[in-house]
Amino acid sequence: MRIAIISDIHGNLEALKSTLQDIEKRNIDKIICLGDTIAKGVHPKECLELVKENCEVVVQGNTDRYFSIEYKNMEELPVQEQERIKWNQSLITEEDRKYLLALPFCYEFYMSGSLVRLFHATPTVNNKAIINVDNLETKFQMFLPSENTYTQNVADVVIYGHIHHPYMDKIYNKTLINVGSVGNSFDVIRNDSKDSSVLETTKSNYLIVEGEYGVQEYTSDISFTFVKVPYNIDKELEDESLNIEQDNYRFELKEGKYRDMTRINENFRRLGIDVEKI
Ligand SMILES: [Mn+2]
Repeated sequence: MRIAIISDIHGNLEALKSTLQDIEKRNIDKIICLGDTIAKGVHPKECLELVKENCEVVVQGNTDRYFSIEYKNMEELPVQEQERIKWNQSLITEEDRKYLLALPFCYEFYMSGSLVRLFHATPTVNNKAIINVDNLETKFQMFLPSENTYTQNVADVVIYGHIHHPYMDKIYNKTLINVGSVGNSFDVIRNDSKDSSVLETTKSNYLIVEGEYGVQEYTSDISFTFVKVPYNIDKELEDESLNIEQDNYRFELKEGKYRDMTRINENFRRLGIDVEKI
């Protein structure tokens, strides 16, 4: 069985359409979405329709929840944040919000002997960023169960989204995979004198897992394929005059860089990585 795993579409319709076309030509049996279909771009509604139509399983991302919950004390939030919430909520319906709030936190299955667990960010919360340069112990925690996981087993393979850049790592003999982002790809370690073409970063990213679905014995092969799909970024940005965060959004889509690197650099400092010397 071939399963395509997509994540972090973030309202980018051109990126999602190109990705689904690519999936269609690869004989995929089912598609799973790891959340954050909405927020950032101006097409969350259209993206939600396509996700509902095409994905057999959808887990909840942090922005799916953040922009769908009811805020009782909205006026206590900073004004800019109130505007972001209201604007993102205005692009989807009440029914969409109910759908997003009802999404499961986690999904898992056996494939060719391995217990494969999927969630948006970590097994405990859906808004914490574990990145490719995080340490062994932090990454090991990604395989442990929590009250939010589907079962209480320790996973063999973990597949997640949220950080918007794909990578694969071995943690002891386990496999940790990030599928990257369909609609908002960026790399956090960037250096103008060392980087390749910006298109190495800004294409849509997704993953294909292939193996014997539901099989708990190690009797067949399993494979992981990272796919990078080009899409029409300029066409997607044509409608962005409506976007209240259009400068940030345009920067992220065109440059493949996150809008607030000071926040990310703090994480690097915490890891003992000198961001000036990267
Ligand atoms: Mn996220």
